[in-house]
Amino acid sequence: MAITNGYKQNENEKILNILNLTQLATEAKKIIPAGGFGYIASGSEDEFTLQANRKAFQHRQIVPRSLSNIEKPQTDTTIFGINLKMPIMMAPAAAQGLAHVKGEADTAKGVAKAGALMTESTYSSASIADVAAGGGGAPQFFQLYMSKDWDFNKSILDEAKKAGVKAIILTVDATIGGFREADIVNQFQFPLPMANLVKFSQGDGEGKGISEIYAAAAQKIGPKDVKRIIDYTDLPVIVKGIESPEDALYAIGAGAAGVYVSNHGGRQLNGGPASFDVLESVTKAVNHQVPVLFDSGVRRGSDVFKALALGADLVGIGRPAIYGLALGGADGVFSVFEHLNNELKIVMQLAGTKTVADIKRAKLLNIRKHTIT
Ligand code: FMN
Repeated sequence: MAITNGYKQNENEKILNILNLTQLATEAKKIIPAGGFGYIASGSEDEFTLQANRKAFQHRQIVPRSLSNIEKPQTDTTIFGINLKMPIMMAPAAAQGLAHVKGEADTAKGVAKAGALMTESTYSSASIADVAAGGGGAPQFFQLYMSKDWDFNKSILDEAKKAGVKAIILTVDATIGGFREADIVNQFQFPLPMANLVKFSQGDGEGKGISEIYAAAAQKIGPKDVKRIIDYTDLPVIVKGIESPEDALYAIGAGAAGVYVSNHGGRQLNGGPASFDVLESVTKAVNHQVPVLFDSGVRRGSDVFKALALGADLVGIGRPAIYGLALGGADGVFSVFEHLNNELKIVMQLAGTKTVADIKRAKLLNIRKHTIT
């Protein structure tokens, strides 16, 4: 255990014996300090949307296909020309130093070992260079919170490009922080600096609450701002935080190379739908014009399967990977991705789908309509 600015940071490095990803939260709660755990685990207001994210996966069901004559399902996939061993990615998540002393550098190492895709937040504890080094050349995307300060936007986009990231994820659903009660109860302020904010005139985030951090980000974002980012960088830009067909089409109209369906893991707008419940309406509107990424509430291989079957091309996890990081460092993160992918392979076999392309052709039972679509 390292102590930094009075905050206890875990230093574990080990392979985890995982029963399921939900149970990891219980284990991680024992070792992450209360303020840090509250920030990671909680959602906004009374957490209606956070809970809906989990329940929604019950709304669609996988039809067993026992006579499909397949064995040894393969989970490898390609997105934006990048080959991955699994259709699963690390969602961009801030301040992973709260979970582990090596923060996102270790996350990147574990994700690379698993052959998944790493994404890094603007508000990461580790610097872009350290995260790139942690990944050892494996593919990474960089997530931008658009700042009011365009010099900052330009310089961080340049830095990400220089580090070799393959795409930019522009998050648009956090123009202010959701009302997160756990942070209020814990009087949570980030105890550790955020490496990429050092260039910000407002300081590096240390000693600030999430609302103060978000205050430096642009509150007023429309398609023109998305286009401005797209025009500046020659990397593909994926717009994250899309939950409606209308916004998906605005993003594509502005030149987005991808649409990322997410409600920020129930941390932003509370009272909104589960991300899974809106996924199909977005993939239908996008209609294969660009890849669709998806996250919020994914904990099971069957959840990954269902999201792919409704048209997602890549499926992200946030909290479970952070818990794996706390409990086992890079190998802990690796264990989380391996576990989820192994669950996915079992589901694939039982659903008669040998490849990710087969999953995308699979039909789910819609229990609300009693139809298979
Ligand atoms: N999303 C971003 O786009 N940028 C961030 O900096 C960011 N920070 C996060 C920090 C934490 C601790 C968590 C849990 C999520 C964060 N998110 C952020 C949202 C994740 O990218 C993702 O949408 C969410 O975690 C998915 O839900 P899940 O945790 O249920 O898997």
